[in-house]
Amino acid sequence: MTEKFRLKRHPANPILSPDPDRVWESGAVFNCGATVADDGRVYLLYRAIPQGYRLNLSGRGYDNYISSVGCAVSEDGVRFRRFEEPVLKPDDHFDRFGCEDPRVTRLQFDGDTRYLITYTALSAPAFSGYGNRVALASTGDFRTFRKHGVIIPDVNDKDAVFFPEPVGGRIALLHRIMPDIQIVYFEDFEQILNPPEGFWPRYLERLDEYTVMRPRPGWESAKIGAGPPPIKTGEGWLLIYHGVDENHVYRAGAALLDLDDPRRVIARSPYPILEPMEPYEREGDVPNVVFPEGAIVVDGDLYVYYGGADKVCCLATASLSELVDWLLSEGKGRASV
Ligand code: BMA
Repeated sequence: MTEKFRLKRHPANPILSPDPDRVWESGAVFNCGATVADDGRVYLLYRAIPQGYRLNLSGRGYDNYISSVGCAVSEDGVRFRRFEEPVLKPDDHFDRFGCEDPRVTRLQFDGDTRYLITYTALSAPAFSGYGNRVALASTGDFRTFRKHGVIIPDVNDKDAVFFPEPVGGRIALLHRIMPDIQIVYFEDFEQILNPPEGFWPRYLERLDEYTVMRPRPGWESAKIGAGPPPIKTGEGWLLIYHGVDENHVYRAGAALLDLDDPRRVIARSPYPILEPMEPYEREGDVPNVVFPEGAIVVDGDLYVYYGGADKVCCLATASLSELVDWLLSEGKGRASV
């Protein structure tokens, strides 16, 4: 039997752990987005929670569990220096119960470069099952950050991430209204922030047409969600995503989406390319979770940044061309939605 294709864990894992000296990130630091900025450095945006949360009475989830977003910077993508203070705090009415799961896309549009940060804004306590909205923040320099508010109103939604360049001339965003991955297009930045009357109701009515991938039986049967911004390759957009099974185990898979119409799935991994195995993935605040949100390419290698067991930040790598070749050879039969 040939060996399975897997992402390779970096020996420095976990690359970030909670810092007992800094209250806001003393409990957990996980689920990290990543980008290479114009200054050549790698910036990591991660979810951070102070100590002091407690298992809630239902036995599932925590009380007093409120996230902010921290930032760390690195020259080599492995050793990170953290900022003193969070860069996004849960201080607005729409995110007062948490700024969770940040993903960052360096997007070039109309000659402009921006770093667009999508995150899950919680207007109700974590684990309550409602009040999750997709919110947007941005930065031009990783010094000042600005929140723009909720961008997908009136529906529980998360795992949103922008493509790094326009698709067919429009800004494209993947997101997850349970349990599938969908895509929505905007004409420009203005339309993201101020959609015309009827934009969202019309879109939601036709959500099926905008569905990119649905869960499959097995390791991704319960729900799926996009991870890092899709990476452009000669063979299509490479999407790393997470899949959840009936036992609440989070694993990572990969897919190739058509460059011009990403709703067309060219290939999809027949099995996970990363699954919880190491202690830092199996034991934490939520056991058995790998949750990828960041990816960059360094000298032909794909660096995937992910959260381990909702406690730490980790890194795993693969040769980008080997991953794409593997998808094309093993994953084509699984292409259709
Ligand atoms: C999801 C998100 C992630 C988390 C995962 C596993 O719903 O809340 O932030 O890593 O659950 O707990």
